[in-house]
Amino acid sequence: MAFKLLLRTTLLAGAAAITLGTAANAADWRGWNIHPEGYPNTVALEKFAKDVTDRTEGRVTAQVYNNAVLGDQPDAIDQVRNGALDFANFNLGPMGEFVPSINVLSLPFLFTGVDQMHAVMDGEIGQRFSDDMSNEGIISLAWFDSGARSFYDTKKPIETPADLDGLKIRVMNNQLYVDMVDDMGGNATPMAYGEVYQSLKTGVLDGAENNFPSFESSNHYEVAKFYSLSEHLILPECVCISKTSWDSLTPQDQEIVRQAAVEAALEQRKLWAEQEKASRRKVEEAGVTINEIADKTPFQEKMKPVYDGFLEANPDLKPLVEEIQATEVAG
Ligand code: BDP
Repeated sequence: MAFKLLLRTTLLAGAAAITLGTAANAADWRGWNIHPEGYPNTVALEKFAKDVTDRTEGRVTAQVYNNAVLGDQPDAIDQVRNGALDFANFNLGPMGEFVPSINVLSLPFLFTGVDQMHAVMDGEIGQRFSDDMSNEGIISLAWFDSGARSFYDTKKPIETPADLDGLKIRVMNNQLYVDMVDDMGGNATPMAYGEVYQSLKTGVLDGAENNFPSFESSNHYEVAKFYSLSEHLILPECVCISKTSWDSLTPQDQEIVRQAAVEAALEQRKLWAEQEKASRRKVEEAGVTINEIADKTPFQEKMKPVYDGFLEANPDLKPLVEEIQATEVAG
C-alpha cells in the first residue's frame, strides 16, 4: 500500500514535471459523464475534450470519465460548482436543486414538444438560464438534446393516471418529480440512475421514466417490458464548465472551449435524432410493448397542484413560465 502510494506520487510528480516542462500553467481537466461509451452525449463530450486538448495545444488536457465513475449526478454538480471537477454533461432536472430558476424546466408538460424546448433554449431565455447557472458557479456553454421522458414499468401499459396507482416509480433527484409521480397516483422513489436496473429486477421498483436512448443503454428494457408514451418531461442538458476552471483560462482559450462546446452540441443533436429511432427499434425488437397514450389530458390535469405549489413558493418565476409557454416554434 505504502509502496503503491509512493509509486503513484512519484509517477504523478513525474507527469507534472513533464507537463510543466512543455507548457506553463497546463491544466488537466476531468469531465463527468453518466452515459456509456457510444451514447450520443458520450461521443459528443469526447469530441469536445479532444477538440479542447488539440486546439489549446496542450494548455488544457481534457479527459472524459464515463458511466458516472466520478460519482452520482447531484454530487457531480456540486463538484463542478466547487471546482473539484472541471466539466460535465448534466441534465437540467437535477440542476434545479442548485439553481432555482432551472426548476421551471422540470414542470411536467411545460413544453408543447421538443421543438418548443429548442426555441426556448436556443433563444434569449436559454441565455438567462445560463446566466443564472453562472451565478452558481457553473458555466453552461451549449445545450444537448434529451428528447422526451416517458414512463416504463414491469407490470402493465399505463393508459391513465389510475394505472400508476400503487406502482413504485423511480425519479431523478428533484422534489418536483416526487410530487409529479405522487400526484399522478404512483409512489415516487428518488434513486441514483446506476441503481435502477437492479431495483427493477428485484421488484424494489416497478418502473421508472426516461427517453428511449437511456431506456435502452441502461438495459432497463430487459426488465421493464411496458413503455408508455406519456412524454411528461422534456429536459434539456448542458455542456457545463466549472467557473473555477473557466476563470483560469485566457480569453483566447475560453473562446476555444466555447466553440468546441457549440460544435459538440451540434454533433450531439444529430446523433440524438438517430439514436432515438435506433433505440426505439431495438427495444421493440426485444419485446417491449410501446403504448401510445391517446389522451394525455388526465395526466396533465393531475399536475395542477404541482404548478400551484411551485408558483406559490416561487412567485417571481411565474412570468418566466408564461413566457416559455407562449414561445412560438418557428417554421
Ligand atoms: C438520462 C440523462 C441523465 C440522467 C438519467 C437519469 O441523460 O443525465 O442522469 O437520465 O434518469 O436521460 O438519471
